[in-house]
Amino acid sequence: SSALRLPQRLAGMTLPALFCLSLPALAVQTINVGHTLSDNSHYSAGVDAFKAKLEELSTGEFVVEEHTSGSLGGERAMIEGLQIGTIDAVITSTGPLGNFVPQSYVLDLPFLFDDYDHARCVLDSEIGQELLDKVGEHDLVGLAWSENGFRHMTNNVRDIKTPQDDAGLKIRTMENEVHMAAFKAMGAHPTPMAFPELFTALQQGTVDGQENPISVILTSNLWEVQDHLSLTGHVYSPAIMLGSPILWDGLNDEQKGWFIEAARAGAEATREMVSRLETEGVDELESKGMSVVRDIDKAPFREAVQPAYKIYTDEYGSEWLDRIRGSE
Ligand code: EAX
Repeated sequence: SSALRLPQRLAGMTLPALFCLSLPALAVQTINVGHTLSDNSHYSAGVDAFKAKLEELSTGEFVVEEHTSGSLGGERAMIEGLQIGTIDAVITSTGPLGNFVPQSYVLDLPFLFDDYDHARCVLDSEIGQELLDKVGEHDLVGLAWSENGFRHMTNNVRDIKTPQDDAGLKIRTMENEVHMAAFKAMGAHPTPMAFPELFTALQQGTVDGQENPISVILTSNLWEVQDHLSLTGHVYSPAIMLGSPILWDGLNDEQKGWFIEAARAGAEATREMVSRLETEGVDELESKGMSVVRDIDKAPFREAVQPAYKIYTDEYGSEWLDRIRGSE
């Protein structure tokens, strides 16, 4: 029958046999990617670009499945999931990362970066690569730096214009000791909490306020449960795409290269969306009813958070801080 032409051979096949012909020879591996934000967020834009690039480079050998809105847990829980291999990849802020990789705390210092260009430039430099490598020493794989954005304060009590306006407010922070020290220094009561619990906590008044980038306030609908927004930009919030070491150990070098290239494409798409929403998003939040304080004198805030620097350097030294400052 091998002498028959292909159409004739196909014609003699039963339907199930025909179906088998169209299956790829390689087994398809599903890559589960989790994050805490919604499917219209900058993280989701990142997963879309990651998925497109990885599926293209691997010609379908890997298929990406996205799990949004903390459906696989908060950021700290997902990082633990990577370590034990129940999740393949995660896009997370550095909020809980210092609990696993202490070197990353330097990036969480308030007013460390002047603007987006400065932060992106440092993360794309040798320093950023070395920090990604450090991540790799803690049962995690640092695929690429991505972005969450400059964090701004929201609350339900008053317009915040000076650090004194923070006094006495219960502010949800990430599970990050550097951030908590900064809010304590401003006289607020920092309340660490995983992101998936935040909306309800704001709604029920368990906390008065929170702080997050414009993109998060907008796409996680925090504006529905918060009245006041102040563009404090008090800290740059990096994000990172992490992989599971269990996934990684099963990949060959070519496949690892695909993952890194795809993660970089994801970060690029995420940064683009953060940049766009940083300006457009503020107007939108205002039109949704938030009272917005745009012009903030940052000098007194910068001054107020200085104790966080001392707490950080006392515990972790100043090597990384000096390197970031020296790279300017
Ligand atoms: O990474 O926990 C937070 O406030 C983060 O900004 C959010 O989960 C996105």
